[in-house]
Amino acid sequence: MLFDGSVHQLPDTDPTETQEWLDSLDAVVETQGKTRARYLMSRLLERARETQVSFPATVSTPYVNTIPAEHEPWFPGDEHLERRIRAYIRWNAAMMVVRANANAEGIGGHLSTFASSASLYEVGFNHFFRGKDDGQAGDHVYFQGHAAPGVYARAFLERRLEADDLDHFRREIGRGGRGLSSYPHPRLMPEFWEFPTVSMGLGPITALYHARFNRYLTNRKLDDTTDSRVWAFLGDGECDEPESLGALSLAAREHLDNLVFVVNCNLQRLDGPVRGNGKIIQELEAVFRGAGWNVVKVIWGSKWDELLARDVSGALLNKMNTTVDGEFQRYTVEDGNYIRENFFGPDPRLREMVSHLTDADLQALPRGGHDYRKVYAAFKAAADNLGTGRPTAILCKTVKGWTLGPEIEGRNATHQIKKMNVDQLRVLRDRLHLNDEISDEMLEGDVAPYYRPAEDSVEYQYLVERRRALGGFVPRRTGTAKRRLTLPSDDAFREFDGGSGQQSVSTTMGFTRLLRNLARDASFGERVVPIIPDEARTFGMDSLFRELKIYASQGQKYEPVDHDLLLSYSESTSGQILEEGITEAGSLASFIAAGTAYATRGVEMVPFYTFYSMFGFQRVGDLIWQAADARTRGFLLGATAGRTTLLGEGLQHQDGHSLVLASTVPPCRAYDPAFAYEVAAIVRSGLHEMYGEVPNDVFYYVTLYNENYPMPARPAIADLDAQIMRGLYKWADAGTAKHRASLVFSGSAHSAVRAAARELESRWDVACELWSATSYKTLRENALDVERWNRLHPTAAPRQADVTRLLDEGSGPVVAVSDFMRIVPEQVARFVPNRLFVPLGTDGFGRSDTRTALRRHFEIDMPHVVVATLHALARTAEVKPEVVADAIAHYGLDAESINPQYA
Ligand SMILES: Cc1ncc(C[n+]2csc(CCOP(=O)(O)OP(=O)(O)O)c2C)c(N)n1
Ligand SMILES: [Mg+2]
Repeated sequence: MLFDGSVHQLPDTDPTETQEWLDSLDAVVETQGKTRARYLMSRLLERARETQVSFPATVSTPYVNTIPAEHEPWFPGDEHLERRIRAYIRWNAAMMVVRANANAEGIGGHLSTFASSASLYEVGFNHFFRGKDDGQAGDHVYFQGHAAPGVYARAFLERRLEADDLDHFRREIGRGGRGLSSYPHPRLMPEFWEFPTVSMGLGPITALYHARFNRYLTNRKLDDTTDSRVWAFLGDGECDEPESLGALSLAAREHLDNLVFVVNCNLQRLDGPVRGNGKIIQELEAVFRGAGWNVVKVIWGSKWDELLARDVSGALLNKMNTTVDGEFQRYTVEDGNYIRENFFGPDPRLREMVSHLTDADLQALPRGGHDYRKVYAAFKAAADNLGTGRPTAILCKTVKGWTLGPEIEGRNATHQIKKMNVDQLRVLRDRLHLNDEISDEMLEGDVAPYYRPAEDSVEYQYLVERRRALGGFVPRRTGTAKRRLTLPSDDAFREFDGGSGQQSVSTTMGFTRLLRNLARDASFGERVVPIIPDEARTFGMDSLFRELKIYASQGQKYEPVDHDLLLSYSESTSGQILEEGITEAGSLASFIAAGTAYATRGVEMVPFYTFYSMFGFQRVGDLIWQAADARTRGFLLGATAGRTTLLGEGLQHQDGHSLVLASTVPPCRAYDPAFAYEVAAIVRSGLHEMYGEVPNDVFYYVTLYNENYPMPARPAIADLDAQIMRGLYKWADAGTAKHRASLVFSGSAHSAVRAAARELESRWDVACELWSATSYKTLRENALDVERWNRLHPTAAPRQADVTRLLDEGSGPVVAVSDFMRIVPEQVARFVPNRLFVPLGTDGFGRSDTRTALRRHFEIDMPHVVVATLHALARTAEVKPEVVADAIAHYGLDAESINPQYA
């Protein structure tokens, strides 16, 4: 058997000695068995680690607690009081859900997730999670989304919430919108929740990058985060999401010892067991350890310690190691006799080991995650780990629905149970020993009662004293604004006003110059966070490497291959650019960390995340949704935008729909600028909106193209910035020809549209005014808002939408062209009721070819714009259909070509 071939390639400097060691091991196996041999090997490995003898990481350890009972620290809390507090919180969390469903059938909520993790959170609240009162550093806690009722229930005890608030759990429409959101949503509860977590997998990856961003802030001397930890609570089922575990190695590589993942291993997800035929804790241990994390397993409660101490033969350990999760789940729902017969019984040594225990004792043997001492020991180990250079994963074994009674606890359906009848409430009450507080009569009534100890009770005093000692209540989103930023001077934007003269440049190049100008701004510059996922060269942003430097927590330990070039790959501990490598998910997580630092750290930072527009909304749309929920501020730059502008790449790269997807995200301001001065105006106005006197929690999505053309000078239009931001402005007046039309362009479509206007004027006697549509999303939102106002104020003088008013100024048809799908301009079509509105765009898959060929294929080139305009004039009887046919023939268009939307 070849265990590890590499061993045989290492030098053996003393073969005789090697043989002696091997012989000893053989002898142990032969005379004392494998268990003893495994024990000796483990002790040797432990000793080797102590003496700094490095050896390849072992990725798994036996199915026991990582911290042995004799190494558990002294528990500094008041066990009795904490148990009482936990019981109240458990009770109220369950009552919230039960009452909500009694009031509104089917309103939902979850009982069993928090029931399984109450001890984990409570140990954290009483001893570890630090608040941010008085500008303290504070911790960042990512709560498992479905555990929200428990967090509300605690806030109720803390008197941050009242019974009426709890009764508005999942009822967010009434009471002026002040309900309690189903899950952590900063968008809906901006004072309370900090981090949206309920879309499985996004909590873990954003927490991880948040811990990294905290280090970035410290290394760049923008905020002292050295004492802050990030605690992320996640479900064991949640670990199946690629985002949950996909970035683990980054945490180890970046030495994020400020990061703690607590995985609530209740062995169940929604439908059934997470790993019925395996062991999720062992699997996760291997993954985390393999990625370089410190792993603390909390598997068995204290009552098992005594049994393990008597396990001289290793039979119990063996049974633990070989029992699969599906069986463990079964033991939680069966009685003590079943456990005796099936877990201990088959092996006479094990049966004997528990002969002194009653069936009730066996049933009560707890899992580690419900043993606050074990949990405390694990959390303390993680907290003390700061400084060791490794992130920590705590894997806690729990029971889903714990204490909720035999009909709920550990059942496969437990996740979806939202109601409890009087008998079940009584069982829960008894189990939590709340008989003094909650009488039988109280349970008989129509509404299950909450319970909250009085303000002068020892429980309340203890609870708030603990929070006071730890720096204030958690979660609380808005902290002290420690460092507001100064907006950049207008100098940064001015150079784009003059245009580029004869020089052909792209809006991407214009943006890169702007970004550099902003980063150079004396007071604002340090707040700029450029984020790029291994695509800087594509966007011409490698020009920033040398000047701004790439952030690298370890500095640069090598002389780069291009060190003698002006654009060399320069890494630095204080680097400004987050060059994320090929991870759009990670980059988005950084975007969120930077764009929420104003709230999580009280330090305003301005992320500019530039990516291949195809790999934005489409690839990581749910993270963008999360950014919106988290109230992230900043700029998303969709570079290489357009279905035809990015020539050559083809189906997977050419983006004609990110603007469609952007239109689905409420606080996203989506812009599709054609010229560099428009980009500058959008960024400038965006900065003022997001970081000005009254900051607005929105973010911007701006498309950037890679087509080079001479950038026109900013036209002398009064109030132009406001017009650009409103989404539409007249760029050029019409000539004097007979017929009239309005041509509307966005982004790179301007060149075909401008050429078409010249052609229409000179050859077809059509005078065209030109409009630049910078944001159909903004125009549509304005129009919808006006429509609603008019509907609700039927007798008042009707208001007019911007797009209606502006386009009503002209006459003839409106032809709107962009490098995106036709649904983008179509968003406003019905708000232009007095003119024929014809959208042209790029429906269908992209393909590789030249720009010229692609624009012909998608029917958005000059001839197609001309034909579309003439056809619109024909439909309104301005010109004869034959004129359109003439144009088709004149330009050699193939009327029988395949429709690109199906191609
Ligand atoms: C991306 C995503 N997919 C599916 C869901 C629906 N969902 C909510 S909870 C849940 C099961 C969670 O199991 P686990 O992570 O083990 O958490 P537990 O409740 O057991 O602590 C599922 C599938 C979701 N919230 N997010
Ligand atoms: Mg689970």
